[in-house]
Formats: sequence, C-alpha cells, structure tokens
Amino acid sequence: MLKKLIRKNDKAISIYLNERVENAQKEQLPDHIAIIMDGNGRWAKKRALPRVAGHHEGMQTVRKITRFANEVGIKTLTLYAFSTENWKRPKIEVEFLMRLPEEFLNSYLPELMEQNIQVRMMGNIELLPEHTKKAVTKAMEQTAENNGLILNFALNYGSRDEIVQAVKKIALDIQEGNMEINDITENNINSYLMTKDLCEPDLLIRTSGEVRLSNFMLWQLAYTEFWFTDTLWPDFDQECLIEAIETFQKRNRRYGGIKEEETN
Ligand code: V07
Repeated sequence: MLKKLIRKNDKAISIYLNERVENAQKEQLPDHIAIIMDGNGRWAKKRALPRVAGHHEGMQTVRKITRFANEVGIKTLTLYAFSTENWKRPKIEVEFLMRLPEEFLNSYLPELMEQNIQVRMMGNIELLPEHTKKAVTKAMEQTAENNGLILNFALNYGSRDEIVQAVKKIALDIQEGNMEINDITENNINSYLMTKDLCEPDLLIRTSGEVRLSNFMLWQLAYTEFWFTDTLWPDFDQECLIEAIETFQKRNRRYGGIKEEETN
C-alpha cells in the first residue's frame, strides 16, 4: 500500500515537472547556463562522510542535470568543476578530484553519445595530470561531431588567468605585427578568450548559499542574470533547474524583451 502511494506521488511530481518544462519551452529559454557547483563538502559533512564522498555525489548530479538540460533544450551548459585555486586543497582531495573526469567519462561517455552531447573544456589543460588530460581529450574528440547540448567543463579554470593569457596573446600579435592597438575591441578580446566559440551565459547559477563569483567568467558574465540557491550541489535536481529557468523568464518578461543596459 505504501509503495503504491509513493509511486503515485512520484508520478504526480514528474507530471508536474513535465508541465513546467513544456511551459518554459513556450518562452525564450536561456541558451547558455553556467553553474558554480558548490556545497559538495558541506553535503558530506552533514552526513559525517569524507569530503570526497560529496564530490562523488556531485558527479552524479552533473549527469542528471546534463541530461535534463539537454532535454529542456538548453544549448550550452558550462560547469565549474575545478578552479585554479583548487590546487591549494589537500593533496589527497586534489588527486581524488582529478580522477573524477575519467570516472565520469568511463561511465557516461556512451550515454553522452546517445544524447548527442558535445563535451568541451575550458581552462589550462596542460597542467592537468596526464590521465585526466587523456580522458578529457578523448571525450572531446569522440563527441566533436555531436550537435546537441554543448557540455563545457571549466577545469583548472580561473577567469583572471584567462584574461592574462588573452592579454599576452594580444601583445604578442601586436609585437609580431599581426595586429594594431586600434584593432583591440570588445569583440576582438572575446576571440582571445577560452569561450571564443560560445555565446555568453544568459543565466548563472551558484548553489549552496554562497553569493560570490570566485574568479568565474568575469568578462563573460557582464550581462548575465544571476540565480542563487541554498540547495547544496548534490541535492540540486531537475526542479531546481526549472525554477532557475522560470525565474530567468520572469525577469525577461519584466524587461519586456528589452535589456536594461539597452534602454540606457
Ligand atoms: C567534479 C563533481 C561535481 C561537483 C564539483 C566538484 C567535483 C564531473 C567532472 C568532469 C570534468 C571533465 C569531464 C568530465 C567530467 C568533474 C572534477 C570534479 C575535477 F570531461 N564532475 N567533476 N571534474 N566534481
């Protein structure tokens, strides 16, 4: 009897979610969603588990949310998986984290292919351990022809580092006579960033109650809508994502399609 009730309840929830997805799809969806996946350590602590258990659970959330974002019709999902600052964490935790891309891809690459998802990465790949680099490179190559959701992992990524690298490349191009100072424009700077082939994020989500950017996409987030939630990343689910999308759409509606900065 209890089982039946729970199942019924499950079904009610999924019908409700479906309806919300269908309604969201009738309006302008955010093309690009970027997420700072925070709260994995806190999730583990609450359960008296080691921090790495939280990271592992967070990886399952990545799978769930990627699949759902693709189903909803989001074009690009950027996930902040490892920052340039994260190297300061205990060695054992860093080593565990550096195994996650491999584990994720070993388990889920076939289903990413099935779902037509394209894996990309932004960040300094050179400084990653060889085994991590190999797994990510293989996934990027294998999925390069897929034309569904772009799943863009920020891995060993830091926005200031990205800007420093871009400025160096611009300086070099000027020094070598390929470019003049007057050629430096916003568009041109874009083309030197790690996001050069992507549109700018329309919606930024940060979980776990922190309200900071933590060196994430500082240039690209100039006009992005921000949505913060107290939910810890391992607890983040389809309903949370649809709520973020609905909030985004409500704000868009309030502008009447005209972005504030365009009315100034
Ligand atoms: C990581 C799980 C999610 C919460 C945040 C920290 C821990 C998936 C990946 C990944 C990265 C590249 C790739 C495929 C999967 C990942 C790290 C940490 C370092 F090609 N989750 N996840 N990478 N966490």
